[in-house]
Amino acid sequence: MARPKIALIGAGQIGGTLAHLAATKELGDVVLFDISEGTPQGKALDLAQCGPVEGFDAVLKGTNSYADIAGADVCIVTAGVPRKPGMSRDDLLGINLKVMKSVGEGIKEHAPNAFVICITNPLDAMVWALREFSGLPHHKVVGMAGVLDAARFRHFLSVEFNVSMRDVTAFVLGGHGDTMVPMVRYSTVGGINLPDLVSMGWTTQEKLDGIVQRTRDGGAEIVGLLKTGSAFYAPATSAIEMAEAYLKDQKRLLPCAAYVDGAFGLDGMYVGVPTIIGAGGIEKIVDIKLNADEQAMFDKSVDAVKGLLAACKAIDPSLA
Ligand code: A3D
Repeated sequence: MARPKIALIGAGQIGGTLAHLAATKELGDVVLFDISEGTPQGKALDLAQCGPVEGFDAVLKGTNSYADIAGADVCIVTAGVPRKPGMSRDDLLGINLKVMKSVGEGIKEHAPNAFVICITNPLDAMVWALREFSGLPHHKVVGMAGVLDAARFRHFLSVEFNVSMRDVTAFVLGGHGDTMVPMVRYSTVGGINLPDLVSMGWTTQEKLDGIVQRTRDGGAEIVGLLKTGSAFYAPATSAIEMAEAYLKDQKRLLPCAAYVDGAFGLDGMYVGVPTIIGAGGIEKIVDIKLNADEQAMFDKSVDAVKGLLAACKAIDPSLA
């Protein structure tokens, strides 16, 4: 059987890391696409030369032509610009919306059967626009944010509790922005939820609140340190987890920016919710019950995403 084909649209910091991870995990052959001439070709050649040392079999190709993504099984989109210190994700909307138009059209023409994972910010609006421009079915176009935000939450919790990261589970829902909703009640250490751990005296409510806020600010903390761009290792590995779930039909339950129509009281928009990813793409949205506080935070986050969608429609009337 032929190897799966993974097309990476955008060969920048995240795109290069995605290519490395996809090759080392032997998820398939990799095509790196970018508008910058030489960048995807150079990265593909450099990464291919890791093969003999790391012992993987994958063909890596760099290109500036959409024709080379033909027949891709998975497309992961990072094309666009990242933020710099002082910028919010929303400041990227104008530039990245235009990029989503060309990427959506490229995927529509050359890889209409792919499972598409968008990473470009502002995430919830860009994945919606990409779906609109590509015309692919909603369950085959998804945004990566929740896996990353949950990983940040899990990391901070494992440090606080001094336990293995493997034993910490967490959920972060809502839009991928300042209003994201780390779900304290549904996050656990070895199955014990965080409110119970506070009652047991293992941490304090104040420390937990601090970790929740640090999770919300997790992207900005890294932008502030790097100064020239945003996080790329953890975003890449998070998207690879989603791609692997699709390619291997793993039925993983992962928080993703998915198209929600009916669940959570929403009527047709992309926002971060728990989903099941398998060979069918987004196979299910897990409509968990929120309490009044969680619902209020989720509603606020949904409103923030709706504001971005309105901004997209104002910029590009074809989306209205
Ligand atoms: P960067 O290293 O700048 O790579 C972006 C690449 O896109 C560059 O190589 C550009 O040449 C290329 N590009 C620009 N326009 C086009 C186009 N029209 N077609 C194809 N390629 C194009 O950025 P990065 O890899 O660090 O980040 C990429 C995106 O991911 C940014 O929008 C970030 O804000 C976003 N991001 C999202 C998350 C989430 O959790 C959702 C996390 C981190 C970064």
